[in-house]
Amino acid sequence: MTRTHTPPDEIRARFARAMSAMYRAEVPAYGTLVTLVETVNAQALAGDAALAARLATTGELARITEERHGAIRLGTAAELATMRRLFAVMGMVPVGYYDLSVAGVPVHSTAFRPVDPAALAHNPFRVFTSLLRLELIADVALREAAADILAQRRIFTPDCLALIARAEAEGGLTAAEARQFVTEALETFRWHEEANVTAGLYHRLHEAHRLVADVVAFRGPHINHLTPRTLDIDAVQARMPDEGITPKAVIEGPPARRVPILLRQTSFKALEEPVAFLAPEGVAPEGTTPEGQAPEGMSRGRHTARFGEIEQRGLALTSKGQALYDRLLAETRARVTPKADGSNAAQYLATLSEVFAAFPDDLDSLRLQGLGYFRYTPTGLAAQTDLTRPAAELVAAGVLRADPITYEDFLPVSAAGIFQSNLGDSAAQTFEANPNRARFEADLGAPVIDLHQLYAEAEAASLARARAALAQSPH
Ligand code: OOG
Ligand code: NI
Repeated sequence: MTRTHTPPDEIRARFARAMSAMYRAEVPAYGTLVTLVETVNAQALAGDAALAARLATTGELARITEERHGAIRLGTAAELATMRRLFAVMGMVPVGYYDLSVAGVPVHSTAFRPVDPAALAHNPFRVFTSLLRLELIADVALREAAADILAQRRIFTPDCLALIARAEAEGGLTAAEARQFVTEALETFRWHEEANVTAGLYHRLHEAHRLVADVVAFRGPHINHLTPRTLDIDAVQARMPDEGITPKAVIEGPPARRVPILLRQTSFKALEEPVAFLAPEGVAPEGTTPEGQAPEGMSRGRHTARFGEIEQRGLALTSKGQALYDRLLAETRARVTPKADGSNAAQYLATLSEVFAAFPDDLDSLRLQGLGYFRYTPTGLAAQTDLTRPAAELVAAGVLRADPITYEDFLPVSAAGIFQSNLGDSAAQTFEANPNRARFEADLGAPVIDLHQLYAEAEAASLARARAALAQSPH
């Protein structure tokens, strides 16, 4: 009997919708933010016909209302390797290596996402996935206790593991299997109020680093935020307080510009949530808190983990453009380092704009100076010209149009800022810069894909297609 498989793109779209519904129920402020983003996006599109037309050309207009990224933090190599297989069922592969130890966060990360332009247009759901690096924790006894707890937990349901294996063996899932897979996979990302550890151990883990407690003390890698994409992040940031949401002090990433580049992000602070800790053996559970009675054998406490975030995406930069961005950002931060309490936010933003004046801010300059990636399409004008001429000349001759390719990835300095704002200033420790991509890939069980290669290939493929189409059209 032949099997008919549900396309991975469709499984991913359904999973992203299910995750969004779950997070809306878990974190009501997320729902408020999504509604605000939808309003602002509708206004941005109504007020800028050129923007609407460009997004329609690049296939982004249809995807934007459902576009989300999320983030999880894993505890072991085995969890990471299985997570790779789980995401593969939905056509999501690991892109990029991010070392956050430089920023005082003991993790390294990748982003699981679709890479094919058609798959991105269908649903671009991505998950920023971090792996805890216990080796960066100084206290050896604590490290061992954490490793023991992590070794015992099972973050995937048995049915989820069986369906991953089925998808691998059969090359896909049937409609019924895909439905069950979405339900089972979602369980891994759910918030669990019952901790895995006693309050005493929680506090030791928390003291080593808040992030260590967030990973080790719980049964699974709860989704810690889900991020809708906005077309006007400054407008959403300004309107968040009206909706009862307090945004973080500064927007991470480049300043506001005419041509958005890379990624700008802002978030609202993590919620304090009730948690039930295991009672130490032989000790009666502690008293109650205003939340009420803890489950039998457990004691009450609180944990801050989950937050909300929005993002605005812009032009993907070439290595040359990225180097310029990195240099200007470093220069800005050398002059003013943004404080988490927001007290120097205005000064930081003024410096950011001043320093970034050196970054060209029109599409032609960005393209002609090789700072960004572009997608080429024929304009429909007859090509009275030699089609082997450089792309820039074909654009100048009016036979090709160049549209910016959107950045689909993340930024390590911004990610560190998002982590920090949710871990609190006190958590700002320093570790030695300690990238270990080889170790990460060994734990993952696969190499991570180079993001520049993806954009360069997308640009080159569009150009080849455009030239071929021009060559066939009547001269
Ligand atoms: C991930 C933070 C990074 C982003 O958008 O840069 C991130 C985390 O807090 O686990 O999601
Ligand atoms: Ni994020």
